[in-house]
Parts: sequence; structure tokens; C-alpha cells
Amino acid sequence: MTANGLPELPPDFLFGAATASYQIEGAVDEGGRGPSIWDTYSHTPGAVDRGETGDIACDHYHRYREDVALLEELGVDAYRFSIAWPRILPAGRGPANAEGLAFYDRLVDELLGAGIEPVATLYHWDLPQALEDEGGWRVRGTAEAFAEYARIAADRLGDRVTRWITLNEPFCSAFIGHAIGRHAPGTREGTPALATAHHLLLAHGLATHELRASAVEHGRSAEVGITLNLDRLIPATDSAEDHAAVDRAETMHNRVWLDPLLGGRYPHNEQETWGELADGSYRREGDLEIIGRPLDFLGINYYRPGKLKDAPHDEPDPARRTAADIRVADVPFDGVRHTQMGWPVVPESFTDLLVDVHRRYPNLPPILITENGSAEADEDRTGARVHDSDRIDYIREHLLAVAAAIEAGVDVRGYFVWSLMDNFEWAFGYDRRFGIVRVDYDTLERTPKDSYHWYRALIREHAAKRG
Ligand code: IFM
Repeated sequence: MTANGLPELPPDFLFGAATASYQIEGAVDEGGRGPSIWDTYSHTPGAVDRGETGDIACDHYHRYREDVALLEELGVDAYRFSIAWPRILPAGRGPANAEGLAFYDRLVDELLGAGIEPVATLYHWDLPQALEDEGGWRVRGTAEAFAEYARIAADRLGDRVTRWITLNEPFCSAFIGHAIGRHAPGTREGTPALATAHHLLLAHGLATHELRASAVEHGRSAEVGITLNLDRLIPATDSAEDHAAVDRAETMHNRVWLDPLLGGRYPHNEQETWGELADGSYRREGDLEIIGRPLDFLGINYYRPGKLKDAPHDEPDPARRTAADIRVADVPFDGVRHTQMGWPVVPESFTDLLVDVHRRYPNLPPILITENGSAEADEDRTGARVHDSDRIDYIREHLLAVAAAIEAGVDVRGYFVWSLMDNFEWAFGYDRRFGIVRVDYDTLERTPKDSYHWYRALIREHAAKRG
């Protein structure tokens, strides 16, 4: 046990913090950046709580030096950030925008100067609006445009960035964005949402090739992965119906990604899950080979488990059903704490998920936990201090859960806390605070919370053991 109440993690275990472009950068009209689907969506009346947008966010575009200084003081080994595609290619494809590339050059150099490894995500949901206007992820052309963008980013930054994450949480892009309609582009679709899921995977596979080809051509090394928000789902009762409901939900949340990426197959129960919506019209021969290119690591984001029961369709008319209408309903978790998001805190479910994925996929590459953390109201403040003991408990207990998975044989190599700082929490706007650094949205002042100091002490203790 360490002084922070944690078991020993492997000596080379990586500690990091994560953010994403639209959630922190602001400066949406600066440096030649083009509009993204999140600019459009957040400016749509009623889409985001209180009408908030990412126009200013944490103003990281201008304050990145201050933010890197916070990371340096924190002592993290690595920082996971995302590149805004519309900063590099304002219209999605075509000539690169020099000012956009220059911003990420500066950020990467600042990180390296502070001794922090930059881990770059290429897509954390800010699709250039121009591509959405051409059909967005519903069409194959967007996957091809993504591969071109990946190549540009790798050619430019690949001398300093060696770890690349193609996509963040394609589940959210496909199903929250195109079926539930609570993320950009905010639509409620059937087969096109499934086409979106497929084209995201295809984009990942095509980009993986480009990232590696760029590295080979320039004599560099590149490690390529994808980040999935996998779910640990449990049936509300032992009934066959509730087990079948979990089976359908596992397909939508987990198998639709993991089976093609790691198993060389599409999920066995697509018809049972989506019926006629899963018509496969968006697939071509050879796609599985592209999608299944070996991964150097798998990024997993994890926050909470789900308890599910069988339910009737939300929409009685089959012609109007969305891809999220898979006949399941959520059942609340009793007797556990819930975070500001209303998410149940059940750390052991994290261990269960990791062990389960390890058991199901023999080809599983090493895992990086690319996000984990907790939204808390952070109302306990005295002077400049923010006493967020619930967040500290959450992070500690989830690190313990990771350690238990490692103990059980799962190859987990690192952990990135979500998030370095409070930021734009998508459709919930700014009142959901995930940061270990508080952001005052009136002054944009940053204040490290108690969780920041706790995480810093943990990293130092670990580093001291490394020698
Ligand atoms: O803020 C998000 C992040 O962008 C993606 N993963 C989940 C986080 C918390 O909801």
C-alpha cells in the first residue's frame, strides 16, 4: 500500500491528464479555424443547457502555456489533448491551415519542454461543418477525408508525437449524435446512425494506415490506438428477457466496436439488436481488414456501470425507429453514491469490465485508461481551496479497481484523469465540473482543487519508487 492508500502499480505505469479541443480551446473564430458541428449544434436554441457554447470555453487557445505549467507542476508523464480538425482543415479537406498547425506545434513544444509526453487524439467530436453538409459520417467520403487529415497531422507533428489516438468514443458520435440526438449533429436516425458507426471504424482503419505510413516515410515511430467508452452492463433481474436486453445493449455499446477492431467480425446479434435497420448497405468487402489493422494499444474511457431491463420499443412505428431504440430501459442503482452527472459510483464494475474484455478478446493489445474521473458540484470552498473529497475518493477507488484488474492479469499501462480542468461538458454546458483544476468562467482563473494536490502527491510517490 502507498501512503495514498493505493496498491503498488507497475513501475512504468503512466500517469496523465486529459482534455479535448472543443471543451477547452475557445477561439472558435481565430487562427483560420472553420466551423465544426459542435459550433452549429451549441448555437442551436435549446440544444445545450442555458444556451452555453464552446466559443470561449477555458480559453486554452490563448492560455495553453499556463495550462502546461499546471501539468508540469502536477508531474504527469503524459497529457492527452485533441486536435481540432477544423483548425487544421477549415473545410474538412484540402490545403492545411498553417495557423492551425502552428498552434499545435506550440502546444507540443511547450509540453515537451516541460518533460510531458503529448498524446494526441485526432477526433474528439468536432467534425468540420463542411463535411457534415456533404453527409457527415453517414457517408464514406468522410472516412477518406479523415485519413487525409490524419496524414497531415502526422507529417507535421509526428517528429514529436509518437502516441496517436484516432477517435474518441465513437459510440457517442454515432448513437448520441445520430440516434439519441443529444450531441452534434443532434439527429434521430435509424440506418444512417449504423452507417455512421461503420464509417467511424473505417476512418480509424484508414487513418491507422496513414499514421504508420507517415512514420515509416520519415523514419519515426508511431503507436496507434483508438479510445472506446466501453460499458459494464448488468441485467436488472435474472430473467432471460433482461439478459437478452443486456446482450443487445452490449452490442450497441461494446461489440459493434470491439468485434470488428479485435475479432475480425461484425457482432453476431445485429439483427436481434436493430432488426431491419442493420441492413449492412454501408459495408464493402475488405472493410473488416481495414478496420482490424492491429492496434498498438486500446484506450478505454470508463465512468460508471449500467443496470438494464427488457422494455418495449420507444417508437411503435418501425419506419420511425432510431438506432438507439433497442428495447432496453435503465434501472437505477440503489445504495450507492451518484456523481453530479447522476452516475452511480461502483468502482468494482471497472475491474469487472477490464477483466471481461481481457477474457473475451484474445487479441487485446495493452490498455491505456484514457479517461476516468468524476463531475462534482465542488461547493465546498474556503478561500482559494476547493475541497473535493468525493472526487479524490472516486479517483482513488477507480485506480484501485485498475490495480485489481492488473493483478488479475489485464495489461493496463496507464491512467489519464478526466479532466485536467473544468470545461464545456457538451449538452450540459459548464455546470458539470470534471476538473481537478477549477475554472472560474467569469475570470477564467484556474485554481487547483484538493484532488489536484492529491493526484500530484500520488504521482510523486510513484515516481520516487521508480527511482
Ligand atoms: O467530457 C466527456 C468527454 O468529452 C468524453 N468522455 C466523457 C467525458 C465526461 O462526460
